Amino acid sequence: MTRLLILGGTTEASLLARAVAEAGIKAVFSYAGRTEQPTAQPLPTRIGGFGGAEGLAAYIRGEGVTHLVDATHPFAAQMSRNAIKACSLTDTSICAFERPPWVAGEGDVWHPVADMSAAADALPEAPARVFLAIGKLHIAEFVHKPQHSYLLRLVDPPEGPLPLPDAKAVIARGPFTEAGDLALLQRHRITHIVAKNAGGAGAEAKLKAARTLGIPVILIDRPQLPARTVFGTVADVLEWLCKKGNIAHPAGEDQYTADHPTRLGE
Ligand code: 3Y8
Ligand code: NAP
Repeated sequence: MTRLLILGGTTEASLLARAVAEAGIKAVFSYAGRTEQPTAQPLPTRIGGFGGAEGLAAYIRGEGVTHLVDATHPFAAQMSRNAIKACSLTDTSICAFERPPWVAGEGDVWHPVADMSAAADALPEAPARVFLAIGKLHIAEFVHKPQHSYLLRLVDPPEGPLPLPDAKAVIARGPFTEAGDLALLQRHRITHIVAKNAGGAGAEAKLKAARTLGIPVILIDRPQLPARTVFGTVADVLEWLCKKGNIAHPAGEDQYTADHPTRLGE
């Protein structure tokens, strides 16, 4: 009996959860518990860490998980590494569901950097107005650049004062729109953006707005992950699941087409 664990926390994970629920596949959705009110999912949901790779392996054994889809964010590298190790320890089928990285287009002024610390170093010495679109986990990396005026975008209000002398936070949960991000950049007279190369549609609005305004973007490359099976569409994940889990294809072979990978039986 197939029992799927989806490691979530992204737009892709929410799309997959909907398709899995509609296909009637037995599954559990997992959040880390990073935000106060994560988006509700159409599947039984657990919230919180597992306790490292060993804790995840124990969860897999205890819950009889047969398949794991890692649909976490490309920067959730520790979770992805733990998932690979736990599935190897328990001989559980695993694949990743991930969006491709963004690639610079005409008019983009991007400065790729290897990590968060290199992003801080890439800021100019002269005072700038920086949109730190990196959430709250890595703000401390910018403390040694106090000369800038920072705009942060956070999912939840910060618990205490921000560790930067000149910083303000907007509280918003994406996915974001190009018009909204254009207005945000103009309202705050932003001169530089720092962002992760998250890929996907939920976070790219700020890049499109930056292109329109000719604002440079310091873009952080994704962390390297061990080799694994990676899919880019819900249809491919479900195909994998049916093959691996010998479940009857949710509703006939032709159910998923390339252009509507998440549309079921409409
Ligand atoms: C808790 C689940 C969905 C998922 C929505 C996507 C889109 C909006 C864009 C900006 C960039 C950022 C941040 C961001 C985006 C989606 C997606 C995406 C970036 C939620 C979510 C959880 C988190 C955790 C949160 C991090 C933070 C990162 C904010 C839910 C809303 C900056 C990453 O306050 C904190 O501690 C926030 C922490 C990890 C990165 C960081 O280092 O701070 N995401 N984001 C998940 C869990 O508990 O397991 O609460 O509903 C999910 C989404 N965030 O259902 O449609 O898919 O990318 N999330 C980045 O990409 O740069 C915002 O502001 O422009
Ligand atoms: P991370 O650094 O890779 O993981 C740190 C620890 O958080 C993991 O070792 C695990 O704890 C726990 N964890 C992470 N994702 C989990 C999940 N889906 N279910 C249960 N436990 C989880 O992860 P992160 O970068 O902090 O991301 C946390 C969550 O936010 C993930 O769901 C991710 O998809 C989402 N998210 C992250 C970003 C980002 O920029 N990093 C952006 C958007 C969404 P244990 O070791 O105790 O098991």
